[in-house]
Amino acid sequence: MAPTSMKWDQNSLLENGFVRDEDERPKVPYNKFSNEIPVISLEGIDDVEGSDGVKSRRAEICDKIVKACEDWGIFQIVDHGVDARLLSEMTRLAKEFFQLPAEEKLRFDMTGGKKGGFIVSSHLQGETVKDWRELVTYFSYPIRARDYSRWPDKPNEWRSVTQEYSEVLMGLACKILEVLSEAMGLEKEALTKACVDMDQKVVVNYYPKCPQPELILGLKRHTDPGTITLLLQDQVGGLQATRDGGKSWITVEPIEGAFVVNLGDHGHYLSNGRFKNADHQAVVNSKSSRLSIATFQNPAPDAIVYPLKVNEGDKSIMEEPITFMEMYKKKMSRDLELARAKKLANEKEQDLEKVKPVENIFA
Ligand SMILES: O=C(O)CCC(=O)C(=O)O
Ligand SMILES: [Fe+2]
Repeated sequence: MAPTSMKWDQNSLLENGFVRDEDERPKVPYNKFSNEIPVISLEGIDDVEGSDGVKSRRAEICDKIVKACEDWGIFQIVDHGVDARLLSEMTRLAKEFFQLPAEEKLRFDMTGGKKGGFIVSSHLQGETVKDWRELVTYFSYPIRARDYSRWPDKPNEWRSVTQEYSEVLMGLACKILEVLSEAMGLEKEALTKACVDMDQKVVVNYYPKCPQPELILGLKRHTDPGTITLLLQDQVGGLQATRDGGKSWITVEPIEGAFVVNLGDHGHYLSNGRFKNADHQAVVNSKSSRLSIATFQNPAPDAIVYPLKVNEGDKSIMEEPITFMEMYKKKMSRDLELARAKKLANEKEQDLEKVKPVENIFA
């Protein structure tokens, strides 16, 4: 998709293919926050000693995380040990990036399939309706695969801050995966080992304010393909989750310094469907822009995807083991097909309207 103009106004909204079908439009306001998504403190996560009949702090935290993964596949964490200064620097510099003149951002233009950089709306091919966002993305792990020519080099300090951020988040994600491995009755490293050599990709989302937010989405409904995602969001609000296939939605309450953690498809398959892959989207609003920074922890492309444990009496939810790359491609082509089929059906319906006999029109 060629870069659309970075004019985020009414004309652009109506002329450039952002307007969603009615069934996809936001159902819940961006700032009507729900407390259904658990907020879990990680304070004492390494404390494994229980006392007579009292669970260790680690065991308590594990129980909460596991329950959240079984119910929603999404939760928030606080007291995670990541320096608040690092989080505010990361957010400040990311915001500054998006305020740069268009030609600065377009130095990293990733249209035409470049791996990493800046783009308007989406880096995925063939989207039928556009997302109301700008994004910058870079691949941060494995380190040997880093291509710094695709990482933004402005504002000045950003590159060093993003490096530190990536390293710290890799550590935090692995800690959570340890908990989930233990919950499956496996050794601590089981999930990270299943990723072989874990990839990490960061996507910084900037959602400009929008004159008619009720018609569009900042980011359409999806599940993340990878193992686990850690999302840092500002205080505006707009992340929404559903666990009934999009019938009802809740808006995740922004909490200063917290990460939203959500499981992706890979995590779902490894657990044989026990842990949900969170179904989510981002909505925008007319009052202020919003920023979110998603850190995706993914398996290596050739890692084999298969349930690590199938409980007695259960069936595997996968017919056969496939590589993560194959899994990802299948997902993307299925999503595209669905979107195209929907578009086609809409067009057909409109054509039918056009050829309706005159008496029908006035009926
Ligand atoms: O901006 C958000 O809150 C959601 C971002 C997200 O889901 C993604 O980047 O995959
Ligand atoms: Fe996502």
